[in-house]
Amino acid sequence: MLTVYSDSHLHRQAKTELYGGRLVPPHECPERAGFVLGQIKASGLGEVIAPRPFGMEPIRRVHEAGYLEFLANAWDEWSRTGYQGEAIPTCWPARRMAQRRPTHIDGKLGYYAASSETSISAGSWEAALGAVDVALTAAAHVRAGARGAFALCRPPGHHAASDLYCGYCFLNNAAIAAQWLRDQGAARVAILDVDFHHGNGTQDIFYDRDDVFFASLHGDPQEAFPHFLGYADEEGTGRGLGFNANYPLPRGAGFDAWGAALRSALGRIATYAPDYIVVSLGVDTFENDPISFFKLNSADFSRYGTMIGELGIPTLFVLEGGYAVAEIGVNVVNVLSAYDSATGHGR
Ligand code: OKP
Ligand code: ZN
Repeated sequence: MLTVYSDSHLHRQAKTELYGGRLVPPHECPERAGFVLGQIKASGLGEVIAPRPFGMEPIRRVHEAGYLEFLANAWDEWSRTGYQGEAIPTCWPARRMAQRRPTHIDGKLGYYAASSETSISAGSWEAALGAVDVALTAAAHVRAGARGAFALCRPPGHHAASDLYCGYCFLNNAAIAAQWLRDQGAARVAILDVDFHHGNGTQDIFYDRDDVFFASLHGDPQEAFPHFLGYADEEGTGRGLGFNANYPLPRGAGFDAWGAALRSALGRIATYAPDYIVVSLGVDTFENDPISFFKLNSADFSRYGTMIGELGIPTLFVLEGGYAVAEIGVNVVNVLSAYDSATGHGR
């Protein structure tokens, strides 16, 4: 299948992640994309093309205007204060406090952040914009008739809500692509989130809608980030009731448990009969991932690529997490190659 890739992700090169009480080099690093691109070329998966620009309109369909303005200016505002490190929130509008956006950057960071591991650095906004163009260019390829396409993008997106950044994510690439497919005329789109972490941002964006079905397999939020969303009883609201499906799984889950949950999620998606599937493809379900607790091996990624392909629905794959950096290329390409084989090497 075709891959869309741009060097623009290199603008996202934070020096720090708040992890275990320390500022460490970020798990979500530029080398991740390099390993995936290297394996795509080594395996002969298919052509790699550059994105074309889609402008701000598809982004505004998903994200709030005030949030976008904040992201565009956050690094400049932070730098002007004279702070020496990268931008990290230190206070939040917690329970019983005013939900108002303050004028000072310290207040804005807490207002728009759902978590604090994600430092805002110079260039983060430019990289986030570039990732959206990668996702939309791949979406356009599927829209034009391809059976599959892969958006090799970073920073990832599935934790970002309409007005919240979170978990290494600023703009929700998969959600923006799903909304764009709807706006191009698709009646229904399903988003399948196989990243180890719950896609809280994506769920929140589509929670009250029946035109985008969301299913996520992830570490039980009692035990795993993002902790405050992703429970099995979250089924949607209003018109969206019945169009959200969460599969929280316990520590140590291997392909027996994970594959059974996937089979169930794929059954729900088949019944929904979407025009397109958008897969939030995180490979942090891998047994050696440094921040996760599932036990999939590299062959398991091929097994589930086949299962997705057997649905026979045009599918856009969007890269999310995966932090066993040297292995993420093999695991991503195993999913994509198996998908291609199951669909007859689609074009
Ligand atoms: C982003 B993506 C674990 C802390 C978790 C944030 C993880 C963000 C994951 N002790 N920190 O979904 O892969
Ligand atoms: Zn993840």
